[in-house]
Amino acid sequence: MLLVAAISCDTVVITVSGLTFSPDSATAKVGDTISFTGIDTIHNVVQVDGPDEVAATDGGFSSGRIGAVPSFEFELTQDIANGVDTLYYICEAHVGVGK
Ligand SMILES: [Cu+2]
Repeated sequence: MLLVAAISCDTVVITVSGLTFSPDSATAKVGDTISFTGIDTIHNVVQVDGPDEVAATDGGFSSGRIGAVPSFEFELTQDIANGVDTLYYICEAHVGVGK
């Protein structure tokens, strides 16, 4: 879960730790870099529309297929924030286990 706030530029790091994302939720601003690490060979990160969704958001952020990259980062743009306060994401391999 990513909470979207106001302006400036930081890097928000989210690490896959076991079968969960750590921290559980993070706050970021448009212009920030969101960095996911520890994805390694059995995980990925894809944006979904809500807390119970398992299908990737059309045009949402994604690290690609499971195991494609060990880390992934993107700039949180106005387009991605899309006027909402909270962005959700999952690991497609372990969506039923942890988020
Ligand atoms: Cu996973």
